[in-house]
Amino acid sequence: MQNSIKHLSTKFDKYGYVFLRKTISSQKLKKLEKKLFLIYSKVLSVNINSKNFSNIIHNFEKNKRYETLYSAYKKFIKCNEFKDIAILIQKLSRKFYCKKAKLLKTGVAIGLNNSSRTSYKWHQEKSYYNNFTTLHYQFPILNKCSKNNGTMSFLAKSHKSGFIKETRAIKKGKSHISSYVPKNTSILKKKYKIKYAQMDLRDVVMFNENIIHKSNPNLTNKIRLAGIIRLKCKN
Ligand SMILES: O=C(O)CCC(=O)C(=O)O
Ligand SMILES: [Fe+2]
Repeated sequence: MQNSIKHLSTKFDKYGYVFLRKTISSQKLKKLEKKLFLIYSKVLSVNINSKNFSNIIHNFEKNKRYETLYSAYKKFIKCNEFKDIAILIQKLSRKFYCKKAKLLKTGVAIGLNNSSRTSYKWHQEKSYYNNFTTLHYQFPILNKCSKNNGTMSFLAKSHKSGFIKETRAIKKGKSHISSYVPKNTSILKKKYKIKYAQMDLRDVVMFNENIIHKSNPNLTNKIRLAGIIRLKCKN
């Protein structure tokens, strides 16, 4: 166990990301899923289950019900079931990487079909959290994260370029997410290989604050949901 843990931190330092496979128990994920449907059903005033979730959310998107969607989102990222998983990740990270890692924030990456409203261009997390050191995590909720459903991609080893202060803020529309895209992105794309964060349910990916990453188009009808956990690393 100690050996494999050491291996994880070596990989993380080398590539700027590492997969922590089969880390979350199915039970914890099921509980989170149940809470997701409960919260979204209440806030959206529709009975939501695993079969109709994507259709209903896509319909709310089509009708620009962004505020309602955002209220459900905010409730969901604060629920105890989410916190429970965040604490597990915090514990694990303290063991193999940062002794004083502390939960900073939770969130969800939402990959919609035929919409870039919630998708990010190439960016570094450091541009959002530039006053302290942070660690970042994603894990699939409901379905695996694949190339097909637009899982995020990394420029492997690009964390070695450090924090790139020269960025351009890109926001495609009033309700769109904004990304701070490094100005030298085209050069960096030639220098580093693109790798996709492909994860099955229960897997987690941990990534460096300086690694360059982005969302990809979701080519499926099912929404991609990836839980996000951000830790402050106080070493
Ligand atoms: O999965 C995505 O769409 C990108 C999310 C992202 O940039 C992040 O988790 O920091
Ligand atoms: Fe990001």
